[in-house]
Amino acid sequence: MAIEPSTTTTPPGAARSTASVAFRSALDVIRDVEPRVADAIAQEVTDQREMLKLIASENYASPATLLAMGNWFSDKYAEGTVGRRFYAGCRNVDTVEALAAEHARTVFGAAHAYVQPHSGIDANLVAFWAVLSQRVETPALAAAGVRQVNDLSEQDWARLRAEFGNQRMLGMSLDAGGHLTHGFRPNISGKMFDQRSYGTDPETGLLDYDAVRAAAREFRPLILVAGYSAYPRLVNFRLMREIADEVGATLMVDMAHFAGLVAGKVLTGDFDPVPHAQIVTTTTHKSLRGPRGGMVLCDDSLAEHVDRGCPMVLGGPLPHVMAAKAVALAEAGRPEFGTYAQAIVDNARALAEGLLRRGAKLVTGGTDNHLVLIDVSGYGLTGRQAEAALLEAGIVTNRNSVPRDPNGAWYTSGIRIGTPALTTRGLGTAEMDEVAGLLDTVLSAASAAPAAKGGLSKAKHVLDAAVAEQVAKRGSDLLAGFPLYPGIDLS
Ligand code: DSN
Repeated sequence: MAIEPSTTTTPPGAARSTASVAFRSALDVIRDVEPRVADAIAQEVTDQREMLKLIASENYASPATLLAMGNWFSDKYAEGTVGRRFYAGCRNVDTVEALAAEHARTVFGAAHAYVQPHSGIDANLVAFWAVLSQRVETPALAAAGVRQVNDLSEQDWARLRAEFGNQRMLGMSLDAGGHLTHGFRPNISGKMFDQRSYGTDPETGLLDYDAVRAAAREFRPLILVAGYSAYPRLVNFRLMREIADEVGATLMVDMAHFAGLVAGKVLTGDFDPVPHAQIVTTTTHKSLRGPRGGMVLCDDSLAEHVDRGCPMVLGGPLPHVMAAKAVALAEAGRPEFGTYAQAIVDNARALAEGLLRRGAKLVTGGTDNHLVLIDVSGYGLTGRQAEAALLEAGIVTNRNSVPRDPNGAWYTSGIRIGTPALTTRGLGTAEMDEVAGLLDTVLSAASAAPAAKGGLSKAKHVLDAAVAEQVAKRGSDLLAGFPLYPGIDLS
């Protein structure tokens, strides 16, 4: 469950672990050129060691994954795909890209894996392009009797562009836990697609599949998007595929948040998106515990469209990150990753139970996955005030809207917390109860500050410094029992 011991702990008799020597040497080399960068890197690991990291989308990658990124692959251009590059000299890039894709296919049971996207947003853009081009370009090209989009006449190309801008997407609403890239205005997807969203049941907070079906029947989207970044329950992807098929939509699942639970076989059957969706996107750095990056999995029908991601919508691939993806996916294929993934969920449940017992209000009343959404209006706070108060006490979280949030997306009424990072450190269900106690202590003690113009501020809070100090101390005492990268000494 804790980070790979073989790469992080000090072997008996050895002065320092191999990873410790590697990181220390790297910092020495950097320090010779720009010491402030070396110091910032060292400070970052100190901060990450000392803080109670509850951001649901963050984790700690293994030293092997981190080290795979700092090398000569960074200097190589490799547009194209394995064996079909626009640059010469890509044989080693081919090796790591093929390995990453192979591990991804094995871990997720996918027909095809495209490991080049630089982030989740990029992975989603590749997926949108692939679905659009499969649905629009292929028939248009066939009708025009050409094989390549570049061979289209100006007139056909103009028609194609008009088609692209006239497509519909149905995704989960932002305040129900959907993501910006699922067709919302602040993201290009909201400009590419005519978007409608489905929400959650006002009473239970749960996804209402009948409502999704009704919306799909009425709107008839090209793409039905499932997946979330702030929904604390499972999604039945078999049902979502049924709905998509009924209206002729492609089911796209964004599993960025819960990819680790899929890889670890905690989400199986109806809750595993890969057998049900035609296309699945993810990031690689959240519960999957890899390097920062993205990935697309798809069935054979979409493979050639997905593989045109670069240069269609992506800049040149990052071979050093693909190397790290290969390492992290190899780790995710090991049996112990399944133990880790189950522990993430057990910990989230324990955290939710600890909060509920202390009287906190949770969206949907609990969790089935890696995250918990606290409605902090129960504490008389906005999400922004709660986030700042918790940070003062050494607890790092992020504010998030709750369904039908009266405080909007900036101030919000929620705090989203997740267990992937603390679970990597080895904290278990007993410690989660203690973490719930720390959260509740801060949120109960904090209050809204008076606003300059009278009434209460939505942004500023008041928290007794003694409470902040006491919680920070209890947090760091707790973490001291679960050292991060125990074999790595940078002093
Ligand atoms: N930034 C990610 C998250 O925190 O959920 C999603 O894009």
